[in-house]
Amino acid sequence: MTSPLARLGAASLACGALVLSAAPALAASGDTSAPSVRIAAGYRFFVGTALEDSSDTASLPAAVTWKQYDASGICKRSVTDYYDPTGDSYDFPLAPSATSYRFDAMDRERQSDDLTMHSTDCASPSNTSSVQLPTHSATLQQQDVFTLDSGWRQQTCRCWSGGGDVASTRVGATATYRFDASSIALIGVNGYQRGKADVYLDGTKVATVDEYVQDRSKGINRGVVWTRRFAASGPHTLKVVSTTTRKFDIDAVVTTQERL
Ligand SMILES: [Ca+2]
Repeated sequence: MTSPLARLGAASLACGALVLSAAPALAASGDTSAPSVRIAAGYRFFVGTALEDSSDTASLPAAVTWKQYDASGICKRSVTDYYDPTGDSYDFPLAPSATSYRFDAMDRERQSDDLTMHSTDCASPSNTSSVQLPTHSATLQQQDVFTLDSGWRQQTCRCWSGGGDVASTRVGATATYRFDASSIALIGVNGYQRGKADVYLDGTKVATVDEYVQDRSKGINRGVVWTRRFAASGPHTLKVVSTTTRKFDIDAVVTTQERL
């Protein structure tokens, strides 16, 4: 018996083979195909950007990304934002070469908007494809969602998300967080006195995060220090293990769930 996943894989391969075999035969002037645009799963967060949550509304930069193909190249692109719940819409242009669209992941109004991207090739205005960008929900949680061993201590500062964080100066101190998401951003502190931690995802070491910055003026509070996006929403376990005797801070975590 063929599993649904296997059938999906076979269909994708067949579709890919069709595109690959058809593309070389198309002269640009005879191109009657709209651009092929494939939206990548998971929102992209950016290490080094900062979570803003000093007011009633939090904000954190993110992007949706895509891969595209057209035999004639893409000459025009725009996004239509259908506002919810008013039903109004607004069109705004994007660079034809753009492969990502940046926005504020925490913007609750935008999370419920229907964003549709239109891509037109260079052969004909009628060669236009329209794809819906995934809507999402974003969740900001504080450091207390981590299961901590005795190597961590609470700190307070109005400069941090929620007015506090946890930090460790003990090599081997462990913080664990179980979550269900399509993207995650770990929020920490980049500073002169900060150290390193190893990051494990589902039991596998995936990164070493260094919160140290030599230039004091380049310290970042509420900064994204590690991020990951997944091919689909699902459950994962994040483990942070301090590896130095300088402070490693965990301030908060932002996760997103896509709804498309
Ligand atoms: Ca915090």
